[in-house]
Amino acid sequence: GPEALGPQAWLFPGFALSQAERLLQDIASIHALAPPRCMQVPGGKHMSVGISNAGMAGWTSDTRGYRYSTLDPSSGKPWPALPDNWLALAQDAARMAGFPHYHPDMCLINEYQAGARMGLHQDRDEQDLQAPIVSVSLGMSATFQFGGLRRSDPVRRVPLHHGDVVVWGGVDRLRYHGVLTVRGEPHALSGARRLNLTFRKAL
Ligand code: MD3
Ligand code: FE
Repeated sequence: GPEALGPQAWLFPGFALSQAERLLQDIASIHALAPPRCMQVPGGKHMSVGISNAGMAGWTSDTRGYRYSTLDPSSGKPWPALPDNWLALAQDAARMAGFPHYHPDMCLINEYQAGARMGLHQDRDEQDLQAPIVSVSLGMSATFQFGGLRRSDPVRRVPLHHGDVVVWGGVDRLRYHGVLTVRGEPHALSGARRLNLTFRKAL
């Protein structure tokens, strides 16, 4: 059953399992329009994670900084639409976690090839920091790290598997978090990749 990761953070193991094949198909359709790319960050390095987006805005990064943009800078076109079934899944999970009025306007899609990782960070580029973030893990497993409100706070490691959903809101919304290097067995549905959806209210 659900596991509390914090006062307002919940892990729902396997919550998206019955929809996983459909979600992976939807990701392939979105990637055909907006391919995942390893974005440059202000320090000049490139992220190891490939990022794409769906919805009214997309998270982007370059040497000038991080921002949400209504257009894909690679194509100059709007990001692909957020599928209705994705929104329904995110709202169902948010309701289960105690957030009954959740209206995310976008979904950030992370693609981890084996060897990719995401360093410890906070998500604070969104306009509405009251709205929770819903995350859906697909494909290869990974070890998620979540800490506290300061970078130096101790970090707990949580394994995330195909189909798991996590909701982060309220007092847990600004916790530092990251993903250790993805390694191990390829997944039958995704190959040597992990995909992660994070729903946000960005605008
Ligand atoms: C806890 N993604 O895209 S999802 C990100 O698995 C990101 O790809 C990770 O961190 C991934 O920014 C983790 C879980 C997650 C997302 C946002 C959070 C946990 C969070 C915001 C606050 C606290
Ligand atoms: Fe994050």
